[in-house]
Amino acid sequence: MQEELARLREAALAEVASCGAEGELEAVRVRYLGRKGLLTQAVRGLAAVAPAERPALGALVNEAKDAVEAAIAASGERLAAERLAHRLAHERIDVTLPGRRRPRGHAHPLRLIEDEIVDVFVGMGFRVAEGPEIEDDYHNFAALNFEPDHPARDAQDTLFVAPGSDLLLRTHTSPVQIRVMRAAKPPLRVVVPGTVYRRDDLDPTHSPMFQQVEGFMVDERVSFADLKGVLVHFLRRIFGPETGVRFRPSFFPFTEPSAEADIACFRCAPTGAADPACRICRGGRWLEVLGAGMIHPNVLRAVGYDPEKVQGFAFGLGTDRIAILRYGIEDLRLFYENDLRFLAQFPS
Ligand code: 2NM
Repeated sequence: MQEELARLREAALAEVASCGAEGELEAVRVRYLGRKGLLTQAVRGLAAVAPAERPALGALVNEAKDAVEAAIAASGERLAAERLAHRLAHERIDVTLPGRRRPRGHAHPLRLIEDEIVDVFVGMGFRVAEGPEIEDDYHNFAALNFEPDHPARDAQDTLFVAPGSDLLLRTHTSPVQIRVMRAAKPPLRVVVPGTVYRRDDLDPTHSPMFQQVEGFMVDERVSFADLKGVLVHFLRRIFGPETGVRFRPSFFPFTEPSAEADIACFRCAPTGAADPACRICRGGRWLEVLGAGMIHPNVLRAVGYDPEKVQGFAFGLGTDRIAILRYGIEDLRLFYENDLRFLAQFPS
């Protein structure tokens, strides 16, 4: 039994010494010291030994077990230290290497101009509202006093979600103003930026998808003078404090009276002469920039207001057109082609 013990002990220590990984050590531990381990069974073997020899043999068994346990622990520590040393050597990173630069994104030029436009109105107490791009006939046309057979309602001009459907891609952001007015009571000052759609072929000055900012103000005693004051201030903030502005009579279904506002061509204004070669106004001296008017009584009634008690003005402009004028761009399609050589030229 003594020899058998010595042999087991030597075999166990040799196996521990040959382990190359912490997982292998565990297998050796189970094989010798586990519940059915070889040394564990040796303890049970003591029952068959003469009682007088048991204490000495028992001490030997315990000593063997302690020696193997100690060897496993020591090997475990050594292997862990080796593994750490290996990782430290191989997983080393050079923190002095320059980082990989990610190009910083920037806002789209149309979004920059939109923000500028909206900020001017916010400065005059307007709040911002947005709404769905898919609308119905009621919000896009009927509530805005369009005649039942108005040509804009035709599939020639408007993009419907499906033939014969009541759902359409909004042709202006005015339906949002209808939604705001139906949901809230005057006094109201609101601007509505957003994407709108019309059935147009793409060319340098048209796109079936474009950007608008519309807005309105409703209160007791709002007049055409308020409209002019707000819009002249707006145009001078966008195009410069000396910018000439004129209003011409016009027509829209949703306003009465209606007007269009022009600014003096900022390239020709210094001389005042009509220059047919001017890239910007082509000799016209004035540039049309927005439409506006006093909100039609039928529109006020449609949203539940009493036109005898409250009035308001509304306006609408094409963000793309303002951007074209401000940046001196010849072709609107550049805004929609996602060519970074163009888009990256607008610092935000
Ligand atoms: C324009 C011109 C004139 C307009 C009217 C309304 C509403 F909903 F209040 F009636 N929103 N926008 C309006 C008025 C839009 O765009 C050229």
